[in-house]
Amino acid sequence: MPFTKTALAATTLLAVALVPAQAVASPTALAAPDISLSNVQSHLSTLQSIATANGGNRAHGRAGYKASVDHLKSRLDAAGYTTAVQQFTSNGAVGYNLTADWPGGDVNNTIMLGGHLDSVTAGPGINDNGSGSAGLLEVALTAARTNFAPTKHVRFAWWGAEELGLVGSTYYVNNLPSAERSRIKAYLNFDMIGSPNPGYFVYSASGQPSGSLALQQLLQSAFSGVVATELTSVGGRSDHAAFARSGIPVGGLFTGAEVAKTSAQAQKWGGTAGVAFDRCYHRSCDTTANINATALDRNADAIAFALWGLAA
Ligand code: DPN
Ligand code: CA
Ligand code: ZN
Repeated sequence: MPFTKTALAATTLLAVALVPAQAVASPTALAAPDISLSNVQSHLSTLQSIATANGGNRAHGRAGYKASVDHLKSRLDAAGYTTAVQQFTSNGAVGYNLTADWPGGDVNNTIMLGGHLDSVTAGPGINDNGSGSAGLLEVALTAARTNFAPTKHVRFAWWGAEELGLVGSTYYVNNLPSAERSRIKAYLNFDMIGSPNPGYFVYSASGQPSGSLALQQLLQSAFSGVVATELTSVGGRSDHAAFARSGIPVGGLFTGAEVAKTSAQAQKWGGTAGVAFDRCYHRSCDTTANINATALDRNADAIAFALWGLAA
């Protein structure tokens, strides 16, 4: 092993020495950063603590939801984001969408990335959808930390009341002035990206607005050389639906919910055939124990890959 390491280091040094400085600097500046798994896990622990301190959930209309919004907003504000909290009413309770804009970039070419922040009332919602929420938060914080200076404008969103029927994201899209809507060139959705018996699914562009195929392909390429992916038709089951209905290209990632992993999928991805991708889907056991760290890490890195690929 020491021999291999030394040889590799020598090769790397030689390569760097032979390439002109500018040729090295330019691709490095565009490359997506590695997203820290431990930071994403730490955001999940915080969401778990918020649920535990608020009756065991982070559901629409409950204290744990608003506490989740407040926590993310304070982290994003501190990192330099321009945040906004949009209120709506659903089922007799006030709900909230949180958006965070990274200052700069061409606002006429806005890229949006989002996921829902609410859980069901049955549990803390750590895979569904603490995972997407935490991954997006860490990508946002990493962009800030690395002084991301994209050509396009970037907006992150955490939706309320998804579990009541995609209420928050639908409210957002329906209340966007049409001039604002036409500035949004892509919406990427991350709902359940750390399933305990994971699959690696990319939203299929089939039946989605034109422009969605490029997003599908970008997300597929984020996993090339990492793990095989499959396409999935999530239809109207998550927050990309309202964007798609208004003609905005959409894409997304998913590691599976109540459906059982097939034996072919278990051979490809590991895990257990005949068992749901997420046995704790919409249950009280959707805690920090209900997360596959490898899936969470790969998907968080894929979010960054897609953002840098689209917006840089
Ligand atoms: N919309 C998800 C939920 O919050 O329950 C489940 C889901 C996500 C299903 C993505 C399919 C695709
Ligand atoms: Ca990583
Ligand atoms: Zn969900």
